Amino acid sequence: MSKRYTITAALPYTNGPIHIGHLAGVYVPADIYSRYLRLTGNDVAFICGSDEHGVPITIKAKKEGVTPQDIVDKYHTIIKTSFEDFGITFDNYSRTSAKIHHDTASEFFKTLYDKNEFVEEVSEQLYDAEGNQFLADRFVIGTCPKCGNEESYGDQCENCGTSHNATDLINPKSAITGNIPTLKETKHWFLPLNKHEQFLKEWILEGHKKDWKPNVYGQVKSWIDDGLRPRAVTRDLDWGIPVPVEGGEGKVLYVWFDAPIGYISATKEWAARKGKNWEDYWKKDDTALVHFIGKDNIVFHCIIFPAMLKAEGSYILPKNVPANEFLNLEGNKLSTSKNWAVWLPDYLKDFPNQQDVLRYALTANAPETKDNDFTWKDFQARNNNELVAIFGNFINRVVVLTNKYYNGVIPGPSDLSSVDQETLAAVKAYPSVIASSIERYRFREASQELMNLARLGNKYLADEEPWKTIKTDEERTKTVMFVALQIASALSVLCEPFLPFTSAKMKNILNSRDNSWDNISSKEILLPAEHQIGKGELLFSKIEDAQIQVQLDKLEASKKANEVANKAVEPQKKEITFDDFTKLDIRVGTILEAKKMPKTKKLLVLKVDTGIDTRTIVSGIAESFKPEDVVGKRVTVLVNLAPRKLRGVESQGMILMTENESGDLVFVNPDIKDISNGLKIS
Ligand code: B3M
Ligand code: ZN
Repeated sequence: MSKRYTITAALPYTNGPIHIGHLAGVYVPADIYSRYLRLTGNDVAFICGSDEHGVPITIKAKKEGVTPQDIVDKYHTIIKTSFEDFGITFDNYSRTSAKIHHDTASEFFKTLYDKNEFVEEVSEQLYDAEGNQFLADRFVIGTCPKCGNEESYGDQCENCGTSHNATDLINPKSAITGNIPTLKETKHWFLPLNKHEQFLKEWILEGHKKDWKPNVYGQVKSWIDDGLRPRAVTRDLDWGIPVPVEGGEGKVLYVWFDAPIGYISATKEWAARKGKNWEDYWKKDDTALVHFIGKDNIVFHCIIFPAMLKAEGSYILPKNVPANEFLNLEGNKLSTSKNWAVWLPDYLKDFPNQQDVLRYALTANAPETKDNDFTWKDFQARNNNELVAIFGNFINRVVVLTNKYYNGVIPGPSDLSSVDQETLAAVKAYPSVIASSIERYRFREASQELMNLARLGNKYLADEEPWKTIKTDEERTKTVMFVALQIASALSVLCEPFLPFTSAKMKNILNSRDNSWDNISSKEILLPAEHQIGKGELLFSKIEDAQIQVQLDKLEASKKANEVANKAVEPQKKEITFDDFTKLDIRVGTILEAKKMPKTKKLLVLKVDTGIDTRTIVSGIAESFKPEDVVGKRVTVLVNLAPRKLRGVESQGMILMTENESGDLVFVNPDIKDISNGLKIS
């Protein structure tokens, strides 16, 4: 039965592009769900937009020396375009700087204010006198009172997910100046979550014990069990939506107050465009509201926003909040600041027209019940072993053989064997199997069921061998190809939520666009005899090791850059006089010969032309260089170092070395044209 759905996907902060963690956690599952619901005839509003307020934006702007507006304009465009290119089918992708959002959020605040739903209170808040700034949210870092993470933000700890007040932090420090904050009085409006505790207990703890994911339910329960306290919903900042009531001058709404209202304003904007009534999607009991988010957003979507909606009084509450866990990358936590990520715009550039490969890899390995790891090897294997070898291979064989044997005209079947009948019956079961997984938010499972249908097709062809029977039994071949084409058609429809670009290609190839999800189980025949199909087109192509290596190299470069950035610089040595310095006689030289010092690991015995003479220098570089690699190298030599014996060989000087960014030994190389050996370095 057709239903009305409002599906929201977390509004991304507009301070950087989208990466695979966002995609796997939120946008790919939300898009699969929305596409599936549309295909099955439901009325869907799939809503998202840019979250353009909040401290992350201000911090980014400060770092880049531009205005917050510059930052949000830049990233809003980048994010919106990359979502479109990736095939995420939002009905509306709005932004929280839009007027409609400012109006909606202000009005929402005023309604709660008028209903006396806030507690107005002057209290002492953290203040950075040097930065002349109250320290809320990401402007302050300190130890999480719950888990002891030393890098918790003022409003939320990213380690344990707990949401708290900035004054709860132990040893708080300003993120702007590093100063220890002082306390300063200021007035704010608080949402008394404690007042909503009973309702939250009944609604979630009793009402959704069975149908919400255990990870979501568990987190919510632990917060409620800890006891809920009033949370400030205003801030002393200048970037955000002005507090619209008396005494609110110079203050803005807390970003987590305005952002979820962004779902409502984006729905309004869309409804106005489509001539629909937005209230149907937010205020009617028969509308299902579903929030797709990452696990760090659970408290806001399951406790704070519902408490706001309840306090307002005219809104529905979410039916489900299927939050995902986190995706790691090659064994490490995704991190924007460390550039440890696969960025969507980069992926789209490096793998043109291969959106479905990433969609599939992220779905098949989605962090639904626990944190999961994305590896490029797994990505390659999902493509080569599943999309190419199973799915693509089946469709390709069906299309090529139909063209080859029948010029693309679907042959009429004769009597169906029991295998044919069983196969067709099995196909008919798939829509409800896949639907059941999707409806329970088990997208990995659903994607594997889809692949099983392709496996079924492959096995059918392999068992029935039409390429053999074509020589012996034309009628049988026609029947087999007819059956295989029905499977191909079913796949073209059922894969749409997961592999939308592939689905469109397949429908073109099969010259069939009208079958619905439900047709597959209800119609006897999906593609009739005499129907003309088109020419084949490769759906997936093999991803080579070299392409994967390019990606791994990019990550390796990020890792190295981080190591360099994090390397502690050794403190400066004790001061020396100019006279001390002039005692050093450093010259340009060239290595003429090199051999390993027998029975040692580290030592090379070098003959070096110092411009003064040719002398022997023993150097501890054998682990980094082979003798043949250093012959002819220009080097820097300390020539007046007192000779000393190493393993019986007298070393008459020292070659200066340093480390490159990767930590490998390198020569301090006076590799400049037109200098000759013996030149002094001073
Ligand atoms: N922008 C947080 C995030 O990107 C936030 C989500 C808002 S959803 C209303 O993690
Ligand atoms: Zn914590």
